[in-house]
Amino acid sequence: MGKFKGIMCAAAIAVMGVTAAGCDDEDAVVTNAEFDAIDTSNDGLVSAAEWNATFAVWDVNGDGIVNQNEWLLDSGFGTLDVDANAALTEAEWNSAMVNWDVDNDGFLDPGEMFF
Ligand SMILES: [Ca+2]
Ligand SMILES: [Ca+2]
Ligand SMILES: [Ca+2]
Ligand SMILES: [Ca+2]
Repeated sequence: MGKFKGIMCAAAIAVMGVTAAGCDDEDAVVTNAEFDAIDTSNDGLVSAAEWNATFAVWDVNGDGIVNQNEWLLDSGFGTLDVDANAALTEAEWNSAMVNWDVDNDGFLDPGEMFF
C-alpha cells in the first residue's frame, strides 16, 4: 500500500507538478513503525506497561530524561512537558497514560497518541 501510494505520488508530481513535500507519506502523525515499536504485544493498543517501558528505550543516553531529540513522535512532547523545561521526567512521561487516554480504557490507541 505504501509503495502504491508512492507510485501515485510520483505520477502526481510528474503530471501536475505537485511538490514533493505535498506527497510526504509522513503526515503530522507518527509512522506505524514507531507505534509498533511501542506496542510490543502487537494488539494495536499501548498499555501502561508498554508505555512505561518505552521511556527507557527512548532515553538513549540514559540520563533519566527524555528530551526533544530523543522524542520520536511528531507531537505530544509539549503536552507532557508541563514545566516546559524541554525535558520529560518519568513522571511527566507517565502522565500520557492519563492525559491522552480520552476514552479512559487504560490503553492508548493510535488516535489518542497522534494528535
Ligand atoms: Ca499492546
Ligand atoms: Ca535522555
Ligand atoms: Ca519537564
Ligand atoms: Ca484509550
